[in-house]
Amino acid sequence: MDKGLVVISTGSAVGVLLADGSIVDCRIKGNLRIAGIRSTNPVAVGDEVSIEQQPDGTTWITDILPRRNYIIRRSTNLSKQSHILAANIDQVALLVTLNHPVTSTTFIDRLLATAEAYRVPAILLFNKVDLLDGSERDQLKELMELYQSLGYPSLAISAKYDDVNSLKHKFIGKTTLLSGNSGVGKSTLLNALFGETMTRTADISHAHDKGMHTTTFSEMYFLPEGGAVIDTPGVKGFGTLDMQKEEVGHYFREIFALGRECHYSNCIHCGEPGCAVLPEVGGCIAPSRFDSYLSILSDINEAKYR
Ligand SMILES: Nc1nc2c(ncn2[C@@H]2O[C@H](COP(=O)(O)OP(=O)(O)OP(=O)(O)O)[C@@H](O)[C@H]2O)c(=O)[nH]1
Ligand SMILES: [Mg+2]
Ligand SMILES: [Zn+2]
Repeated sequence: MDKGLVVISTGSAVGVLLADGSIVDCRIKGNLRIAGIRSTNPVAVGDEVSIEQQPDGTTWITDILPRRNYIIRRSTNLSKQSHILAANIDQVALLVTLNHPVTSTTFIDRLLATAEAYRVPAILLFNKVDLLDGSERDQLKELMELYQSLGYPSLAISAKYDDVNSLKHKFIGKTTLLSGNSGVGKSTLLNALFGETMTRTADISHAHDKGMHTTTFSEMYFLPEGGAVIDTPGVKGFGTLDMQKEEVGHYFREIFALGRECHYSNCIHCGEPGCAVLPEVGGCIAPSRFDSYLSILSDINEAKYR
């Protein structure tokens, strides 16, 4: 029996990096399920696993070592199936674009709430700023100020045209999950940052998607300076996991802070007497953040009455 690190996951195929630097194609033992998690992928990039070679030459993943953390999302808002984006990470870098494509604030906030729930620090990178006109730049500034004020480091970049070297230090020495909608520039940024010097974990290169560069599987890249970045296929929506209604507010920093002043300790800020949060929407709570909060609450309601 050997131990290794999952560095590629296509859904069906899993590549495991061994201590000698080789990558083995592994299958997942059928009954391998983590208690309490119903996910489409029992094993994710970043997982440490035990593997066992079988007499017929195939290698099986027989065990997943305890995870420090993981980021999981429901495939769609109401589906029961979920997908683990990555495990054992130090931070999430969320790449967003105001335009081309539009990243909704709901998407941003749902991902941030999930990161809070799993206690993973998050940073926001606003990409493609070269495409913004004057009024969009104002909008960007406002959005960055909002997230910065909540304690999420926020940076404006143009992965395609700018020198992104000054960003490098954000990634060195850490394992980062790079997430965001499809087409926001995740793979472009990784290339700009680490390009040729980056160790590809496999030679299943992107040859199959000529012309189209959409990432179709998750892959961990090792940085020459130390650390790793996990490039993932873009996600469309971000359904949060089973949360209790009273719990959702804990994952919105400003709602959590004000919520401690609510009269009822289980206040969900939907009109209860003595609520300290609702009167502040439009004041010290941004309406877009409260909308995102409500959207998660309404998912929980719908799931319950379905
Ligand atoms: N104008 C502009 N275009 C960019 C920028 N960064 C990336 N792009 C373009 O956006 C398109 C999508 O970039 P990708 O890096 O493939 O996006 P991705 O997030 O990896 O997409 P998925 O793999 O589908 O999730 C490509 O045509 C890039 O050239 C930027 O800063 N400015
Ligand atoms: Mg990509
Ligand atoms: Zn309240």
